[in-house]
Amino acid sequence: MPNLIIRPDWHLPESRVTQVSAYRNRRKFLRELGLAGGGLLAASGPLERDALAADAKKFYPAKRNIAFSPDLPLSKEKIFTTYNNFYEFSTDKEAVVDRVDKFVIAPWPVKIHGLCEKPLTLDAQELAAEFGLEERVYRFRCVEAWSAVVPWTGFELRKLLAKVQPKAEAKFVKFVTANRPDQMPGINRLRGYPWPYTEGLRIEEALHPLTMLVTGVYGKPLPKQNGAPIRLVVPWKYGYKSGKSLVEIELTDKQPKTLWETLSPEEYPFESNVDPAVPHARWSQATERVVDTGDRIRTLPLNGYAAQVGGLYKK
Ligand SMILES: Nc1nc2c(c(=O)[nH]1)N[C@H]1C(S)=C(S)[C@@H](COP(=O)(O)O)O[C@H]1N2
Ligand SMILES: [Mo]
Repeated sequence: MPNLIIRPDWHLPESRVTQVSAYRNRRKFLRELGLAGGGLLAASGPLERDALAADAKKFYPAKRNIAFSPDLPLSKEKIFTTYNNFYEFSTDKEAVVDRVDKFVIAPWPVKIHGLCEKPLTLDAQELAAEFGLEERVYRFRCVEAWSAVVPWTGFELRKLLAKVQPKAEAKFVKFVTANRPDQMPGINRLRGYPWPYTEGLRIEEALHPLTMLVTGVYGKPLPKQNGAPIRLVVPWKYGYKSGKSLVEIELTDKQPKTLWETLSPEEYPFESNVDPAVPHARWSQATERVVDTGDRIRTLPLNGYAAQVGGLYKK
């Protein structure tokens, strides 16, 4: 098994793998001609498209929650929505957007189950009406040492957890994401990977008010390449903890095995809090490259959220 593993991009120093290339201009050109995928509502059939468009009109843009939105300049939408880590489609960050066309995002049942009193299956389209949506501006830090400032639309995960009523034995939350080789052309290219992409949090982390289930970004429903129709966002942890296109949320008493931890436990441990003092095995985490400006800035402990979440990690 381990020698079947194809190393991910982030096994290389970030500076060698993330140059914004001439490529981007070619893609922009194709998009302008309407030849490339990744339009917000680029759905697969007319029914899917109509339902999603009606939803978009009703719920977006959502009101910004100022209390959770530091006054930071936002990363450019064009860049944040075309520079993606989503290995189920491609390991080439700039190619993901062009490979999502066949991905069908409605209907989209999400199963919430495990150690809880009231397990539940909800369609992603029902979430906005059920829990309400708000916008929050969060810093986002990938383990590859690039970062962005992103206006997410969604709601606190703890609202959904309250609804299913976790049992006292529930110590962790497991997040399972879509595994559809017929719609996600990257899966079969990484056959040694333990699909589906799975992630997890401690229950206290999952219940923290900063932890969001996200259905939109930049005032619109999530584009497929950013994890439509629903993803997690945990702003004080490296980006890979924030699973995209979630299909299952499970309350459990065992620490879930995550995809990255299975592949390389020393490099991608379960906790994975942003920490400038702890280098990755092959590069420093002291600084980060702002994805749209190219500026190099200092990385903050807990990605700047130490005041809010530091208490979770007091020894
Ligand atoms: N299902 C799934 N979720 C995923 C990933 C992935 O490859 N598959 N990549 C992760 C990584 S490494 C990062 S940095 C973020 C990227 O999110 P973005 O493309 O919206 O910036 O998604 C995370 N969630
Ligand atoms: Mo990442």
